[in-house]
Amino acid sequence: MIYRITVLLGIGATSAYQIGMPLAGQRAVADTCLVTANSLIDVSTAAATRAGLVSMAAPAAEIPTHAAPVGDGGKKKKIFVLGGDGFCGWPTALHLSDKGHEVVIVDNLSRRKIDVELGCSSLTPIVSIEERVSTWHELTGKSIRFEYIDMATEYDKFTQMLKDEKPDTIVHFAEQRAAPYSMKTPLAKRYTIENNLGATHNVLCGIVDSGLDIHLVHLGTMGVYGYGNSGGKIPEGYIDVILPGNREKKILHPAYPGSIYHATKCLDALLFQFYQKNDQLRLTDLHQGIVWGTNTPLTAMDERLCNRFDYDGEYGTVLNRFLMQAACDIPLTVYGTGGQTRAFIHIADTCRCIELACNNPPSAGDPVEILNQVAQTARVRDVAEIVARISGATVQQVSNPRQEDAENELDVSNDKFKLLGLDPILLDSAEGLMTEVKDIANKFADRCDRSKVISKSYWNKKRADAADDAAAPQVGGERAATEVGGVYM
Ligand code: NAD
Ligand code: USQ
Repeated sequence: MIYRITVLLGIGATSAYQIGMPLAGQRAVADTCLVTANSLIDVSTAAATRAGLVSMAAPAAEIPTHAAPVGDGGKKKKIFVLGGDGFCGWPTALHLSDKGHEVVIVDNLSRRKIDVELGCSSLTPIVSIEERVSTWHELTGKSIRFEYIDMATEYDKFTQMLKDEKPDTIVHFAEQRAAPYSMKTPLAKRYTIENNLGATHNVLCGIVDSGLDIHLVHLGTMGVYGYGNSGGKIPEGYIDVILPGNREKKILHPAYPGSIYHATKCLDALLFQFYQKNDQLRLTDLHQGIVWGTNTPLTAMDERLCNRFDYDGEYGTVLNRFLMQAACDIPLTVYGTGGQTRAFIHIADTCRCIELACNNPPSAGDPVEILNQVAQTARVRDVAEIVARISGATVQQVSNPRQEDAENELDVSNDKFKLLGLDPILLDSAEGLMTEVKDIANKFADRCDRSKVISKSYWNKKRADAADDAAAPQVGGERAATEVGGVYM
């Protein structure tokens, strides 16, 4: 049965977004909005310029600083960063520590173990988590603690830690985050489901068990909305619908995952909805786009603080892969026609957004706060064109290993973060930042294993067969004939 549903748009909306049959009457209503206090703080990070410590790169000059309205005035908190050894988690942990928060990283180092499993590693050399945090202390005098906990399996240890340490906020990055890896094998599919849902549910259950009033900030994905043609601007998390009998209701935006990984984020969202309703937990779910870039001003302070850089076919994401390919003379691997439109955000903006989310918790009893954490949308072939223009790289069309629309439009609201003061880095004006990423890739090009560049994760047998039938992609003058096709299991 197709419900007749009209979406009533949120902040700044000018047109209606419709699912199913169009309605004659369209209207816009104000969406739930984050509280924005009048107090202003400078959320810039000045540390990059400290004492000539910038050694890897110097993105600080190009990354705009902001005066952002901050809900609780940036009150100093104890913040657990789950997954704080990862690509987004590490720069965020430094950023929050730099802002004066007491940061504790909780991680089971599973990402580093998957590198070993895949026979691959970060393009940038990364030191151990112990050396990372001791370097941070050495350079800044600030302490970040590290606790080794598997969030999916060590419930009792985590919950005891909550009771003992009483954090104000938990930022939850601790999930298996690669769509291709999640589709690689039955084992990887099952691991992704068990790990991600186990981790998310343990956090939620542990917060209730602890009896503490902890604000949870979770990293979700734009992919929960799906990548069909939206037919209008995707609002932030919720849609207002009119159900049969003219019943008005605000519901979660329909979930439409495109991989097992994305499905875990949709299922997370249902768990959040339940725990908010049942236990009045204070929850923020950030629907983030593809993160690009590698260093922030803080990770650039010292080579030992350097962020990881995934370039392989399973974990590397599209723009960073293109920049690395440009640096290594590999024609850019555009899947299909490159007509897929996706959302993007720079890693420095990820850190800022999470700070803003931590500073603006919903009140107890409020619905789950959902924000689209994106700077802009762009088509893959246009992203390839920008990289080709700034680098002189060539572009190749590769058989798409994924089951996804060859072409799609994507228009996304990011009004809530903009209201909170985010002035995001846009691709058109970020040539300097892209060149900086390419230069980092160039510096470590000898660490690139070309046999890992082409993805070997196929969404289904049809996609694996198509790859078998297609010409082998080029990986820098050499043919990767032995590396493609036929690995679907
Ligand atoms: P990442 O793999 O680099 O980092 C994830 C970290 O979580 C790793 O350090 C890993 O060891 C840890 N981890 C995983 N499972 C764990 C468990 N059971 N217990 C403890 N630690 C565990 O990924 P990332 O790119 O930093 O992404 C972080 C989060 O942001 C993910 O939830 C991801 O879905 C989301 N996200 C990432 C992007 C992106 O482009 N990277 C975009 C949108 C959303
Ligand atoms: N693509 C190419 N060539 C490549 C790699 C990718 O054309 O070499 C295409 C893919 O087919 C896809 C698009 O680029 O259409 C994006 O792929 P991606 O690997 O950059 O991003 P994705 O798989 O969607 O996942 C990443 C993160 C994930 C996060 C998600 C945000 O790994 O954690 O949730 O981005 S979003 O895409 O908005 O859902």
